[in-house]
Amino acid sequence: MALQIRPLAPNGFGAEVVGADPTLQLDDAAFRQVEQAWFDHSILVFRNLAMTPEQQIAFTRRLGPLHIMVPLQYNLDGYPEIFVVGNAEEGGKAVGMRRAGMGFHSDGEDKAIPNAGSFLFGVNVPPEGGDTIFADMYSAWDALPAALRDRLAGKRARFSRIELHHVHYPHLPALTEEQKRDRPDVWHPIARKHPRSGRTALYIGRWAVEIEGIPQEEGKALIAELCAHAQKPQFLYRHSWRPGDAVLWDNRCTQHCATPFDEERYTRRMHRTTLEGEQPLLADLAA
Ligand SMILES: O=C(O)CCC(=O)C(=O)O
Ligand SMILES: [Fe+2]
Repeated sequence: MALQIRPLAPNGFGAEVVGADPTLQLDDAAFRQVEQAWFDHSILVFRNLAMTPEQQIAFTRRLGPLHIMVPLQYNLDGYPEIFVVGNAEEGGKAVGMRRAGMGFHSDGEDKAIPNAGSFLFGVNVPPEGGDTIFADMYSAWDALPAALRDRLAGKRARFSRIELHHVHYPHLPALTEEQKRDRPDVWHPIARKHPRSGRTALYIGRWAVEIEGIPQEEGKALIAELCAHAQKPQFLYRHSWRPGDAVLWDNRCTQHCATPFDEERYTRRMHRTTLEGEQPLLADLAA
């Protein structure tokens, strides 16, 4: 049976996939429909899924090679492909990473090879709070003033976990020297070409600290301005989770941000599979 792809908004950012098997064991035609919808809409929402870890891994693997998150400590026991997010505990021990992703970012933006996509499954979700907000970075790029697009064309930004770890993860221990060596600063094009859609996205995020060819303080101010621009309401979709929801997003053309919930009262447990990516492509804006 063909799936239905229902856009979430008139501008086409985000779509809900309706009629999929709850374990996501799709035949080839249905899978191709999902993949095409993902490139067309950048984020896909699935409802009422009932996937085992194996089934989540099997579905995601059809989209490309999977990435194993490091450090390994937040990955599900026996399933290193599943990164656990949230405050769930088993036997008095945290199973996942708490307060991950507070602040707009795309996964792996601080790595030389950022992640192409991520697929987050709501195993336990609180009845209130804990939404995830997504930003459409194609539209954010398109809406920049032409003079600013010209100024940014061809420029790269430096992303630094080393400089900002303590800002974004104040509740975690400081990076060790070894972790710093493993996560050196990286430079990525700000106007990023999506390898499949060919479209240009604004590629910036919470780990960006400097822009090539722009004095440091001025660059920081411009990064803050670009981040604020991308967070304007017209570029956003806010997902309020129900148990059994899953969202597949494309890190090459979207950003996302977790929001708080009452961690004393509620358990939020999310299982994420993550796709390997490619070195970001610089958009050829002269074309
Ligand atoms: O928990 C969330 O809503 C999102 C966390 C996040 O940034 C991620 O899983 O990549
Ligand atoms: Fe994230």
